[in-house]
Amino acid sequence: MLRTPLDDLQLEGLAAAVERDGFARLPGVLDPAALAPFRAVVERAAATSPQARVPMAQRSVYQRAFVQEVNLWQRMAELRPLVFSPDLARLAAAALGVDGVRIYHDQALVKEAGGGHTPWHCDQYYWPLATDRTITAWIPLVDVPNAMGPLRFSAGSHRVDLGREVPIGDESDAAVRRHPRWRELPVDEAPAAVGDITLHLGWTFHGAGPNETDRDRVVLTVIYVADGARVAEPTTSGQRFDQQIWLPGTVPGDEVATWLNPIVWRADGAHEGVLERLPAPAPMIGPFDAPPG
Ligand SMILES: O=C(O)CCC(=O)C(=O)O
Repeated sequence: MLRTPLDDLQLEGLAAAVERDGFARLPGVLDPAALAPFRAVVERAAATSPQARVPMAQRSVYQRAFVQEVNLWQRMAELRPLVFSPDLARLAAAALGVDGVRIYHDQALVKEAGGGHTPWHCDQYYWPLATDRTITAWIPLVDVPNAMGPLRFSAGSHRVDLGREVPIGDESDAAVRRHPRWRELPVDEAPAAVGDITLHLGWTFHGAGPNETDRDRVVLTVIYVADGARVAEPTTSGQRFDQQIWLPGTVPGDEVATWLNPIVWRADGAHEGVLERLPAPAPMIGPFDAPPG
């Protein structure tokens, strides 16, 4: 999967960059040929999504930003080698400066041709996790020029509360932009090519422009959480929902370690054989399916 050997990637520098900026761009790190088969799978997930059938004019700002299908690994075995790539997870762990990471969930984020902008927001608003060691790998499966809405980041915003209490939408976008410190934090936006990835922390504010092209922006994201992290008391309805869906059966204080959060990489090799241990693909997501065994 990796085009650049891990040893050549200067992982210590990666952790320092993420600590400073809240995100990192890793151009050309993945092999485009190895990624090619995953594109059709993500396109299929988006095309068959009920969200895609709602006319653009009838959607909210959030819904116009992308068709979002979550935890595809549960349904689509073909995606598992990407979501459970130990190389990607190793990068995520290095960026977080931790010894191991687990899956929180994955997402198809397909910004359709003519789709709207992704409002500025931070992800951890939605997550009942008692840690800041969370990171998202944003993996484009098509080239994403500026006109298609590549991801953009507010550099250093993981250290500033620009609007952590606001869900994604017009309100989060406005709250972030009117924050007195917004102008101090540089916006980093760059086109992306297949093989590039970005990594961003759960508290980093980010967004994307609209898709002004006639092609869909096909992206998969994988969200990792540090091994050993604990479940927090949910403070919003979104967090209560996330706890039920991604952390079934847990109470605040439990380790994030349900059957939906397997270890994807750990320095002691605990991740080895993870693909073989996963439950058979099932049509539903979240805890509605019986756990393995
Ligand atoms: O792809 C986008 O437009 C937004 C992605 C995002 O918000 C995320 O990966 O956390």
